[in-house]
Amino acid sequence: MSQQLGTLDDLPQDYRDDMTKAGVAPLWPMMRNVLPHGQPQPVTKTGHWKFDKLRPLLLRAGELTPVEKAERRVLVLSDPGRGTGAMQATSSIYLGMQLLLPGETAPAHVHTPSAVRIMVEGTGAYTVVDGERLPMEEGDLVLTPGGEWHDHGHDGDNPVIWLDALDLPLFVYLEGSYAKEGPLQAQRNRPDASQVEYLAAGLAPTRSRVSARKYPMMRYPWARTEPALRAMAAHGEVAELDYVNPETGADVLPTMGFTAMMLGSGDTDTPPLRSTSSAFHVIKGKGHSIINGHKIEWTNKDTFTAPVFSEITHHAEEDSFLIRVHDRPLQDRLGYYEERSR
Ligand code: 1HN
Repeated sequence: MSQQLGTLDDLPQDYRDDMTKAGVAPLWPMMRNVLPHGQPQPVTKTGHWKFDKLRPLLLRAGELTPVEKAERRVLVLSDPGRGTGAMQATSSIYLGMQLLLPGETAPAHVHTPSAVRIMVEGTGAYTVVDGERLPMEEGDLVLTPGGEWHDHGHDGDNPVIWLDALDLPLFVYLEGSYAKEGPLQAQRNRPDASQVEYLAAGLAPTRSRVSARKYPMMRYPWARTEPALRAMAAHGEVAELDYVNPETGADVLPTMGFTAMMLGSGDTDTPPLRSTSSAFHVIKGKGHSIINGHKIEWTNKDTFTAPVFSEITHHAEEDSFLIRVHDRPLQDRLGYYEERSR
């Protein structure tokens, strides 16, 4: 059973001084900080970023800072548990809102962390990943896996805003985060794989397994996600679909996972407690979520987060569509993903 452990104050000062000089410290006074009983004690606190507050700030950034001075013009969504300026929204997930103005380009670079874009507002922007031009329309999910060159451009007439989700905190923690810069990429003159090779669920091009690409499809168009959710929701309660690699059915990235959820008007969803942290982005709809007793009233384009093992209840006041970002793929690989019933 749990035993009260000794504290630093239990130890004589000369012994503590000698330990400090030798560059060591006793484990037992700190043991429960790093190994709490029963479940983790997250530093992360629930955050809620209302889009109508972020949008004017982003547009102002567009006036104040040319894209050439920013590389990426982004406002970072900092975890309230770590304070403004924290480069993470949860333990493992970085979130930022990015603005690109008509005619602008964001230069090509490649880095070790992986990124995913969720399109929030506007039309005409695109991301080029490894030479493939991926259009970005509202609600689309676009992958830029770690190690793949990517740049952004915008041929439309109005500002474009998207949400970036990266596994950056993990790479920073591992001291593994770095980038290389390069010239804008040449674009292959051909629609992206979601429009050519993976038009129908369950069908994939006949090709030799050895030539299979690691990331065969990097754009998941919302125009196909929403009807899929509506069809499922018509025959059950809450519909939730995993974004998967269309060749293997595996998670789209090694560390981060994504789901699309539909909650019909009046629906309530009470998921199990999960060992993952999560971020929710409201594609459209209106409702509220209770996260560890904290009520979040969300609407179109809002973003909110939940720490690990949160008690979560979602309630939709109208038909609502959310994307959930989580870190289950990473936890599966580490062998500790867990769900607990409520
Ligand atoms: C990045 O590469 C992008 O490519 C956006 O749009 C945000 C935040 C941290 C590190 C790299 C992008 C980023 C980022």
